[in-house]
Amino acid sequence: MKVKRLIGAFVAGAAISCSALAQETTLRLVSAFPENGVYVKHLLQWVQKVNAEGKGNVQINFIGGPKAVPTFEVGNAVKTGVVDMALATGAFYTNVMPEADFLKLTEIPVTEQRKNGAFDYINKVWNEKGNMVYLARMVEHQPFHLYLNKKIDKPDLSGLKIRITPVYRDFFQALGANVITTAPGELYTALERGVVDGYGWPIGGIFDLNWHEKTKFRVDPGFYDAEVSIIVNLDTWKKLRPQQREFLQKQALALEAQNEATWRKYAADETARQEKAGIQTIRFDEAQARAYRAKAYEAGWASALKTSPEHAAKMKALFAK
Ligand code: 173
Repeated sequence: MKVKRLIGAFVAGAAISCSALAQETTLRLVSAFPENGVYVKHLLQWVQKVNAEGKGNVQINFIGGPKAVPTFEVGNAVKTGVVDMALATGAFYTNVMPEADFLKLTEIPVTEQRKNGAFDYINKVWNEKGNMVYLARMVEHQPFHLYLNKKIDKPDLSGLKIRITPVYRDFFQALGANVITTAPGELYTALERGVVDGYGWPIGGIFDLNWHEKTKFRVDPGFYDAEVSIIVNLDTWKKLRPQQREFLQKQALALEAQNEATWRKYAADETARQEKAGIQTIRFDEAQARAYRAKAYEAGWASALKTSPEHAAKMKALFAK
């Protein structure tokens, strides 16, 4: 009797662990940002937590950065299912849908976007046009700045060559700049060779690839809000069991819950670090600063409304303060 019960328990236990293994899904993840940067560092902490809490359910396998899939090809890799998920910013996958780059224009935090319908609207467009799920916004509270090696005393970039991505194109061109698009991984060389006189980047992260060695000035104020998010292939998403989707949603919310504390502190720390490194701040007077920021949003939305009138109009209303 006793032995029989023991054997019964053993068999039942084995069956459970077998089926648990069979139902574990491993998702392949890449990053459009360089592996040695702050975003991937933050991402990998999250992956570690997901893998610890997702045993028998969901695991994430980090494949690598732009060496695995080049920065501007990551969006298509997610769309077509070459990878299951990616860390990227919309400016890197405007080749999938121009709307991707509109996310830089959000003026409310993602917690608000989830409440007012913005997050659902983004997902509707991402599902339909990108065959992807917009899972989590991992970076917020990181305004973009213009970094320069030549001094300016007013918001005029005539005669300057500036490294951009789609994030900055309309604004910097409106200020008279000549623009050159590069992935982050190519910026150091462009600065070193004098191919560019400056570049756009958020307030944080310029030390990660040693750009500070080739940077003399930061222009204040900043503008927009750097958007770095996790996207998931829609077919992969649909194939997951409800329990797996719920688990990933919960992990997404946990990641976003860190944004406020993590990125506000990082912005302050990085500002101080830049000053220590001898990077000088170019500050416009109050009226010029106000006009500069206003011009950034005007140029950004004007371009968005021209490229995708219906979605841009909806997003403009949903993204506003
Ligand atoms: O490469 C970039 O300058 C860029 O578009 C970006 C977007 C979000 C965060 C950091 C950089």
